[in-house]
Amino acid sequence: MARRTVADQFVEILLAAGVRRMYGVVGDSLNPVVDAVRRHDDIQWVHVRHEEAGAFAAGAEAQLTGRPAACAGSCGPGNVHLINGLYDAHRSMAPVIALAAQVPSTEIGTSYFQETTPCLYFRECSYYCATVSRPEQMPRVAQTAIQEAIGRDGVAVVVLPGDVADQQATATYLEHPYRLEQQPTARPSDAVLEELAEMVDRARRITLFCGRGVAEAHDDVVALAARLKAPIGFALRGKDWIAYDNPYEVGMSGLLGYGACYDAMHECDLLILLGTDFPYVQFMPSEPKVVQVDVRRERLGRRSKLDLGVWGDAGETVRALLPRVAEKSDSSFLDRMLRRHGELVGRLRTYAEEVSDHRPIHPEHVASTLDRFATDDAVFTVDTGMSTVWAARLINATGRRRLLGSFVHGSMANALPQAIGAQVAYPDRQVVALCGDGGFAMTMGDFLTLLQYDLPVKVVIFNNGSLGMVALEMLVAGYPPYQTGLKNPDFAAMARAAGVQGIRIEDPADVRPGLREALTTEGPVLVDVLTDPNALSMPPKIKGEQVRGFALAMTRLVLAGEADEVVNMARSNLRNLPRP
Ligand SMILES: Cc1ncc(C[n+]2csc(CCOP(=O)(O)OP(=O)(O)O)c2C)c(N)n1
Ligand SMILES: [Mg+2]
Repeated sequence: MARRTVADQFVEILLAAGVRRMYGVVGDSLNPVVDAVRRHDDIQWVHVRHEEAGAFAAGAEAQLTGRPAACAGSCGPGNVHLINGLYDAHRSMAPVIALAAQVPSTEIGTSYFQETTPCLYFRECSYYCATVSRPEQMPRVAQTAIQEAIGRDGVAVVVLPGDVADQQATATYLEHPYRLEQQPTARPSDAVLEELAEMVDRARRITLFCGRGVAEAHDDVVALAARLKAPIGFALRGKDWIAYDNPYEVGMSGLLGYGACYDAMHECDLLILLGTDFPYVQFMPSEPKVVQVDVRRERLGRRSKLDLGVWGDAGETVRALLPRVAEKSDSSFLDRMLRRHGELVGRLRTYAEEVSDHRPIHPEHVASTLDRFATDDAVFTVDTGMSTVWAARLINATGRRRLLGSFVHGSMANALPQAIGAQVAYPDRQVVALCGDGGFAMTMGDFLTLLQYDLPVKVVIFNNGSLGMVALEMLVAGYPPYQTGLKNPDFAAMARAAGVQGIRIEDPADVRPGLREALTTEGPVLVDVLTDPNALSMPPKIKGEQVRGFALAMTRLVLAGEADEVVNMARSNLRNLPRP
């Protein structure tokens, strides 16, 4: 029988934990593990062109499947490249095991070629990082890494010198099976539930604000809203789970928010935060009483004032609360918020429709066309930048669709590699990457991964020739945009040169047929849409000083002799500027 190496043992432990893929770039110290992957049937090596893309892809896969995924980098630079993607996975609560190969164990500590100390630099983007320096350590280190990743929802790193990986596995008696399907529930105590029920019964206008914690609790939350006549708003990470089949929906809050969510949160007298770690204190109200329900106790009260912190799973809490609270009869607050929401969202949709023949092409038209043509269970990945704004506002949730972005870490260039992970995990599902031209160019090398594996991802580039979101930030802060322009190639021609179908859309009349063609074509497609660089977006509520900043930047542009720019900007943004 062939010798069972430490690398084999590592791969078999990953397999037992449900890992089906390892994304990475092969090389030197990593080769024993790569060879072990090659020799095992149920795990696949996915060869990316940059390790960062591998980490993003693993994070996306884990977020979609709920199972752990893995990525790997060879010693030194190979695993240093993983860092940004691991930050994203860790902060998105994605269970990812990263293998950081290490220089030969006999050379550690000698400033050897490519030597680094991975546990120093992975510390902040993982719950666990340990070096295996003897074969006997492997089963426990790998298992602990997996327990940390799936138990705490984040990244765990195993550092493995190539020579140790190649040695014979010895401590096999320490390998354990995993029960991934276990889902314990966390129900708050009766005393806390009573307190919450009393607050609810006393309140007259209640708003529910949901985050990712309401995944699996859609029907319960909607039932609670029905009983309390409460509008339901959400944070971006809650959208997939609550913004469908929901007659109480009033939109989203935050920098990219839309609809009446902000108003509903500020005009209620009791705000209930359900499973959300929504980061913007500036968008939190100070008047209403605030209850926060979260299964992570350490998160209670860290973003807003708190009148009651409820330690429990959002769904469990809502289910336990429902029979304890009286049905409300007064729906005037709910009705008012729904009416306002209807008007605001109506305006957004009408706008996207009205601009359908404008030149240059308005990005909203592109996003709403994608929303219309994409399948009901499509996975959308969206780049940090304006793509996130358009997707947040215009891509509708269906309960089966998923929207992935770098919503917590906020890294650029996430959409393409996340789409790779999504498509590898779900070969038959439609995967659409909404990329910025800046974001796409940043991880452009991994466009070739679509070619390599014939992954049918539809890459749609919002080619505005600009780091658009930063141009907006500069304007709002009172700086004239500087160094935000991008000189781009014809991305569609570039795709064709690489052997992938490329569609270039410059004329608004081509948006619908072009996107329909892309979405119905088998295999990968790149759509390069030239969009309006001046299509900026304002949060639904912005402060006086931000408006003044915008005006100031305009004035500076005029003074600098760029009046045309100001006229363009104003023309493109009349829709977004808040009116008194
Ligand atoms: C890795 C990284 N670098 C820089 C930033 C800062 N940043 C945020 S959005 C953005 C511009 C994105 O430009 P593009 O991808 O073209 O999208 P657009 O906003 O134009 O749609 C930048 C530079 C970031 N978030 N991440
Ligand atoms: Mg851009």
